[in-house]
Amino acid sequence: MANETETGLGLSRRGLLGTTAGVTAAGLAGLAGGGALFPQAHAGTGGSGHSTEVLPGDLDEYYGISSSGQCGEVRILGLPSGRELMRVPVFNRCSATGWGLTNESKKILTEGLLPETRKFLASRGGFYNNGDLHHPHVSFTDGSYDGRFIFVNDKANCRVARIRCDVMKTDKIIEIPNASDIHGLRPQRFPRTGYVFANSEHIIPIPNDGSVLDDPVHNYWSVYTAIDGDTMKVAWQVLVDGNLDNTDADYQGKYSFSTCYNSTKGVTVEEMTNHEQAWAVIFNIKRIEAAVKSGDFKEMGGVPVVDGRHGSKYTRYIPVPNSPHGCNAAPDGIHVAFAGKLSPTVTLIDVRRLDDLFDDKIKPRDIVVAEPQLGLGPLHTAYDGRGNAYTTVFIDSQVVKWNIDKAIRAFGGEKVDPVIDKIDVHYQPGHNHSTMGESKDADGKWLMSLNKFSKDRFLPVWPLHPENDQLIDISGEKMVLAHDGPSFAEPHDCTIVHRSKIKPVKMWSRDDPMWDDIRKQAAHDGVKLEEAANVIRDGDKVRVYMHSNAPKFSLDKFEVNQGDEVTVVVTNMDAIEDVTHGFTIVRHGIMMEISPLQTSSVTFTADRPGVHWYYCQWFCHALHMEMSGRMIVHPTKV
Ligand code: K7E
Ligand code: CUA
Repeated sequence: MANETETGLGLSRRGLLGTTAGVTAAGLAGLAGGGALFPQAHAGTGGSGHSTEVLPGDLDEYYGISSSGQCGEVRILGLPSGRELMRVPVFNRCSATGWGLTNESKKILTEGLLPETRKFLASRGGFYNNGDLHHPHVSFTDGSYDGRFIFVNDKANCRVARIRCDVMKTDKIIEIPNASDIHGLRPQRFPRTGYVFANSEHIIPIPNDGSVLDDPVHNYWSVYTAIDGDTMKVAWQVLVDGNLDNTDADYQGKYSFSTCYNSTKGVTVEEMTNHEQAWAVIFNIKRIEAAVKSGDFKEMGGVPVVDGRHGSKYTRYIPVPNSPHGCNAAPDGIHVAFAGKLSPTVTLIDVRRLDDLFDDKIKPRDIVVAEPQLGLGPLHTAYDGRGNAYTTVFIDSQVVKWNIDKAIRAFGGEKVDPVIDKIDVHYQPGHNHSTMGESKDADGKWLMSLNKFSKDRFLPVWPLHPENDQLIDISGEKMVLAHDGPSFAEPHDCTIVHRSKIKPVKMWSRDDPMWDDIRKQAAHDGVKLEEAANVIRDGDKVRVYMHSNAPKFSLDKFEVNQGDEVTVVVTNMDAIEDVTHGFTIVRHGIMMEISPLQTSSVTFTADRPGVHWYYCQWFCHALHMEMSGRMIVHPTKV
């Protein structure tokens, strides 16, 4: 989206701001006495004195659940320090943990694929190796984060995944049928998650099997999907006109919302943007559920699809200017903002008018209660829980703070300016996110602006640049830039959750379902995983069971024949916090993580005769280097 003009704009503004920010920080360092060592420390103009500095040994107040875009993983940050705490592999592969190599991860990567995709991938390794993860969101109960799961989308390969917050691992990945690419994603807020709503963005023929290829206006559609977050199965879909972009849910459990661009069903940039108006689509969840119950749907791709195109009683299309993008429900439970992207406005609706809209007592535009002009390229909106909204404007490279009540009054004709403050960010922001801001517990302390360009902010590592995730103190009247955070491609979104909401365990439980398959197999083999030191031959399949206690694997050698299919199962019996072991076989592309009390397994063909060392790749003990053994592969006689 950026062109030279936009970038130029961002740069000139930045010159100005760089000076201001520098002065503030320096002034503060002088003021702050004991904390003055750290130039990051600053006081908000409101006098809040929040610092991004977290002293060595101190814990951050918030988790930042950050996406990674085309890297396909989730990153867990500590905020306000910006320290990266963990990476959770989802759609990508991970060398450290063996995600994509272990049997447990392969099962998760394959079991939710559609039959047709499995066939397609059969000769391509069985699963996709890439993903484009835009939107990580934490599950809700009654409008508050409940810390059970993180749900994420994969735009590249049409998937939705779930991460367990207790062990910070992905446990389910499903492919969405009838979709072209899954973009917007949000969990249901009330009464709980419940549904996970996901948008298919680009329009395609359904079914997309080659039987129809052309005439997009009549033959291409997009679908809105509700996934059951407990079972990770598609509950229902709604057929929609236009491209669905972002989505969000209300605080009442009655409606959900999507921005929808390309209302004329174009297939080129010109066609997609040559009209002055697009939509926000409102979905009536109760009516859709009733339709599925009563049979008013068509089964397509194995799931019930309700017709929500224009004129349907299940949806309403609200005209909004140009190509709307962000879709954000305010913590007041009443307002939802749709950001105009190609229009300098944000369209605000009042959900209390939706019942009347669906009963045709009012017209679609009657639910619009404000449409403030904020700047060029509004993309996403966050909230502080004090009645203010913060919208990123991409082309202007700014975050704009505006007051909801004032915007409504201005829309009603009163002479009042809803814009309270603007701050330059560096550069070209996409999403922004406030602390606890998408829950009813929004606390208005910090705002993260996730900027697409970093240009001159960091030491050069060009031509590819890092992004820049900036932290802004929003506790006062004026916003104060507090921290620059370089990040690798490309966090779109970062849900910021108070640390009290997320409670990971220190070690695995021995009866975790993650290794159910191996547990069953071991029982069949008469092996107890916790004490295992067994080699079980089963035709040309060999199962090697071992457990580990630092610094030893229970087997320092195992022998197989060339051509055997070998499964190695390792159980880490060190019930000690932070003592993770690894298992690597050299020259075999095998590596896996085995955290305290975890069982991990990997299967491969032993087709290289000779002696191959296996070793622990996770530093665990003074004798970590010695934690190793030999795999002897006997050559097959010719
Ligand atoms: Cu705006 Cu994919 Cu959330 Cu990125 S989307 S910016
Ligand atoms: Cu076990 Cu290193």
